[in-house]
Amino acid sequence: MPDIPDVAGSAPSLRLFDTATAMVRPTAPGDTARMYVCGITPYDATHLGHAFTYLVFDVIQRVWRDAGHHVHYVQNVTDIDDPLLERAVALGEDWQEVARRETELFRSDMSALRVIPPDDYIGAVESIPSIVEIIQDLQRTGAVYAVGEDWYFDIEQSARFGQVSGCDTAEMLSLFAERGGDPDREGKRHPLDPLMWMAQRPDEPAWDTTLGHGRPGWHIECVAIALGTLGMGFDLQGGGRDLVFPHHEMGAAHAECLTHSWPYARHYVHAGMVGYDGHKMSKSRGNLVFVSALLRSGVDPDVLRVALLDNRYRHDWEWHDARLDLAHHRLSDWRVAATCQATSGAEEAIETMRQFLADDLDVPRAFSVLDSWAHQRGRADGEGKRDGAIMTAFCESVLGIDLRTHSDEPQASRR
Ligand code: 5CA
Ligand code: ZN
Repeated sequence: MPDIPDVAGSAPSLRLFDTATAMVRPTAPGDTARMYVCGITPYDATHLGHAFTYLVFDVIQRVWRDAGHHVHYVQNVTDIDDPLLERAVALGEDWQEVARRETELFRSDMSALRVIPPDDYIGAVESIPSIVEIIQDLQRTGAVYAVGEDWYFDIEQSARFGQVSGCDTAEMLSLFAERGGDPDREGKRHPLDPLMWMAQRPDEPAWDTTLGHGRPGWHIECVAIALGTLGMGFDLQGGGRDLVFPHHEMGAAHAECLTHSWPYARHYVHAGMVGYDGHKMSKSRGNLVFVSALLRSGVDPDVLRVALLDNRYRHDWEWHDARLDLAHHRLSDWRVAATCQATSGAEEAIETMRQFLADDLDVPRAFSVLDSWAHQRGRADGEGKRDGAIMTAFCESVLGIDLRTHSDEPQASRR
């Protein structure tokens, strides 16, 4: 758990773009904000796309805390799924060993980047009993049917299907096929119906349950974990934009049928996709830059944090290595201003940054305020030290950036 110093003054309440209503709306958490962010599938962690997504939700959590809320943060780890099993076969390794190792690497990358860890970090495998229970509850509502020995969810039982993504049927069909769905499977009631439980395939792991000998589907896993920890109507469902459809749409549909209530989440918030070499950075494409490789080559984690967060959270953007140099220069200026220079105006700058952050999490504009603050001429009356300390506390608490260390040394090689 990183240090989160208290900062004087008050923060405005956070407004965020909600995918389901396609509007920037106020988040309105109670004392405790309840946030579920979809976790990794642990077979090739942690590339800069993952890191960007988790940093975005880390700043959301910090902004909520700055506004006086507690945060109950839940994340899953998809420690049983097709791509993990395929990777284990390709490596000739035990799938559980691959999952354990990659999960550990992800957690150490997150802690190096000063990401506040989830309060509940829960695997799919350990959730199998609750997943089975939920599928059985859904069976009783008539929303689950068998195709051979597999179990599917009937999307037509959900009156609000489509309201998270706003996609039309043609878009849904193409995204479903692209992202792990099986629109052409014979015997389904609707091509978009997702798998909830699959009977054991040859040479694959399986669990003995009342649904048969098999393993859970993907979407129901997150629903079981979110409902088991946060309950219905939690404040924010998060993830990268590639999870809008089918994953978050299906999750909302499952939960709605199960509880006969709505909404599943009050805000659906999605981070843009990070690209590299002209394509979305993805394990399947292999155009990856790993957090651990950059850190091993000597990149300061704060520099990486600045380089990633200097992008509007819901836009897609392209990584290139020069982003590290730019971030390094800016961070050095901020550090010099906070620790050496006679500075002033920290309180005003913080108030402005708080406004930009509360306005749909505009981190790049908050960073620009830091640039201006660092470049203004300070006063030499001894107040400068106090301003530096206030700014250091704010940056550590709300942006997760440490201004106390110096990084004037040239960055080591990065490849
Ligand atoms: N285990 C599922 C979620 S339940 C999963 O999508 N795992 S993942 O490892 O593929 O991705 C983990 C998170 O990183 C997801 O929120 C995903 O949307 C996000 N992500 C993956 N690639 C990128 C990228 N290139 N840019 C931004 N975010 C990304
Ligand atoms: Zn998920």
